[in-house]
Amino acid sequence: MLETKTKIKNSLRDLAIMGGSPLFNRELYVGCPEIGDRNNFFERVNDIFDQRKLTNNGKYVREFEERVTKFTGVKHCIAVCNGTVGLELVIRALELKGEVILPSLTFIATAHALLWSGVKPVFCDVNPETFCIEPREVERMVSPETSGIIGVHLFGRVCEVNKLQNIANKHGLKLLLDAAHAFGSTKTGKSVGSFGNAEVFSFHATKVVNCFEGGAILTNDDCFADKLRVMRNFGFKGLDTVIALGVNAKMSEVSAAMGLTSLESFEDVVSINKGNYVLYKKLLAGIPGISLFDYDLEEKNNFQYIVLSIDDKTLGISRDILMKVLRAENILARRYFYPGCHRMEPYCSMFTDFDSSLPITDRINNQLIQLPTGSTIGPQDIEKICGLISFCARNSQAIKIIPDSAELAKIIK
Ligand code: T4K
Repeated sequence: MLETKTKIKNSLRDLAIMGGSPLFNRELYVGCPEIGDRNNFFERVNDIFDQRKLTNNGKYVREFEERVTKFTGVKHCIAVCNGTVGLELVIRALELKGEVILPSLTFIATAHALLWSGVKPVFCDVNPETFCIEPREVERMVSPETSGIIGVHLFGRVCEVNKLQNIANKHGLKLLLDAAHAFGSTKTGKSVGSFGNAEVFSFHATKVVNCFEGGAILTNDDCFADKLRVMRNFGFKGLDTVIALGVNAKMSEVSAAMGLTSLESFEDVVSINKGNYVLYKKLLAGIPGISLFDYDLEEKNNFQYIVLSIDDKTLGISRDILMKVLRAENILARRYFYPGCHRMEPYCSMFTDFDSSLPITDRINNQLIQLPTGSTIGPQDIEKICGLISFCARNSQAIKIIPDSAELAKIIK
């Protein structure tokens, strides 16, 4: 076990959860927004005010779309107000119906977008190594009611797009990819955005590229892109002609201004995230029961998530106790995507058949924890966080009874 230079805690009594002072006097977030060069942003906002063109396919939205197509090499980018609405638009535009197979190990928006559109989500288990939807399971679950598959590039690692495409081709299904976490990632050198019928990015404030709230649909299909553009704007084609059912899914100019500013700092942010990932990996190596989620270094990644997998038997304490200890120290770790969509409403009441059918998802959901990263987290912060985790590992026998703090207080007197 590699020790950090910083002395973290002298004794169990120094843990914040036991009444000691927190390791940090500020809160450290998973998903703290990246701002970029605020002068560039303000310049754009001033221009927006000067022009008095605040929304409805203005020049900054068009420029943002152009930059995203250039960056990804995909023909069309349709900017939208957020990733969830982007998914809903694609689900309608692809005319998905009946059932769609998707992983339960994802943010709830992936499932909600389907049910909101009147399509039944059919939850599928994931691969234990990649945490992404398992193509063999997808194949097994295809039924006469299935109209499509949604793959999710969880934590930025690209799912098995080629295998999923083969299954989709074989059964005449549509393939949609939820790329909310994967801006900048590649699979066999090909950029995310170019797979399936369409891919959807999220540019929420917490993402590696942020528009405050925003998203984008990417596709190489010209007709499909036209259809999406019409649907995004109430179904209008021209000034006063409506040709289809549509919605208001437009991105505003100020969001696009933020997106452009964010794109300008994207490479710097990725480089900081990568440095943080490498340091976490070095400092956590050798702590028994803790493994850091690996990025495929042969591919491009945005390194946006630091994901630990906790083997509670080996570490000696559970993921949830570790999380309590960290959060008391102002390290606001998360446990995305616990407990899994199939265990949340309305799905757990509607579809009880998934209760015991997703063993890998259930196991992983009790093991994962995400740690803070990004430009607000420096090497010294990471040293302290890893030092604390190492301290917990060494004192696991006492810490594991933290839910019973009175008992713990007796032990450490
Ligand atoms: N598909 C997938 C796989 C997704 O992960 C998401 C969204 C979507 C689809 C849908 O895309 P959008 O419709 O959101 O564009 C957050 C985000 O709201 C959500 O965008 C994201 N995934 C999900 C993974 O995380 P919460 O409920 O955890 O957010 P919240 O508010 O707790 O923020 C996370 C952390 O960031 C907090 O610890 C505080 C910090 N934070 C947050 C905001 C908004 C800040 O420091 N400043 C801020 O302005 O869902």
